[in-house]
Amino acid sequence: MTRLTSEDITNIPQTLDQYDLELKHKTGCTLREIACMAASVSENKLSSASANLKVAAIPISSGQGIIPHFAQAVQAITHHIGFSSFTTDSYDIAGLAEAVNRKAQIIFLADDSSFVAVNLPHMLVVDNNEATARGYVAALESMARGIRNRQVLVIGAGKVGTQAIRTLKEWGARAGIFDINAEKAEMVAKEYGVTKEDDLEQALQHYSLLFDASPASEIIQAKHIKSDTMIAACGIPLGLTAQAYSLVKDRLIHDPLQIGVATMLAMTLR
Ligand code: PYL
Repeated sequence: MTRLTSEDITNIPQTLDQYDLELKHKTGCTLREIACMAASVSENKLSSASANLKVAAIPISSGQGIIPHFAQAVQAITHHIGFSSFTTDSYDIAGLAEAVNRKAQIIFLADDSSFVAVNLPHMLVVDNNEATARGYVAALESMARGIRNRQVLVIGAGKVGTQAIRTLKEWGARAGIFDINAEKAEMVAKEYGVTKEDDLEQALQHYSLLFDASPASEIIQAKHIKSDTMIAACGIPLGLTAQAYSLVKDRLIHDPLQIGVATMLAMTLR
């Protein structure tokens, strides 16, 4: 999992309204609607939950330490989709105690290997990897006006890519999987009965719907962009060259945290 930098996320709070407008333009859905779709939670359920539940984002100092603005970005995203939320003043264990003492029912916390949302009353844990995969598939479904029976190439057979394969199958898409580690791709292809793509260059020529869950940069180039190409790219950094980006930017979904966090919150309400 690529570790975000403060520069990746510092502008999230003040750009959420603009980001939501872009999402609506590209997919026809708001961030909140995508999260509900991804979590299979009704907007009414989300609305009633947002009126009753409080959210806390707790900075965690373990491993490589706190990423400045990370907890604040999480808090801003949860607030943006309607929840009362705060970032704890304390971090780690003291932050957890503060969150509970300030009556938060849902807490978000991340170390270097896991990022989870916990619904304390429901004793439910949601992982960012699953939520991100579900959220980006929902965004692709909306942007493509339906992916049932459509071929979708997943690049990257890691935790997010594997969950994306599972979710694409749930949505009736015909998924293909490529990973630089052919054995990883083979395992996922066999487990989920999807096509293993051995040659990324050939696959990018063939598929129009792409789900980039890899940390590789500049693997999607201008020559791979067709008039009907649509890309859901949750991988950090973005895997497109500048030329490819300029050709497909209106049909590209990519953010460092927004869709994943909004979907995590919706999934804690299931
Ligand atoms: C959750 C993000 C998405 C991509 N990479 C993941 C990442 O950067 N994880 C590390 C998060 C560390 C947060 C730090 C803090 O500020 O609480 N422990």
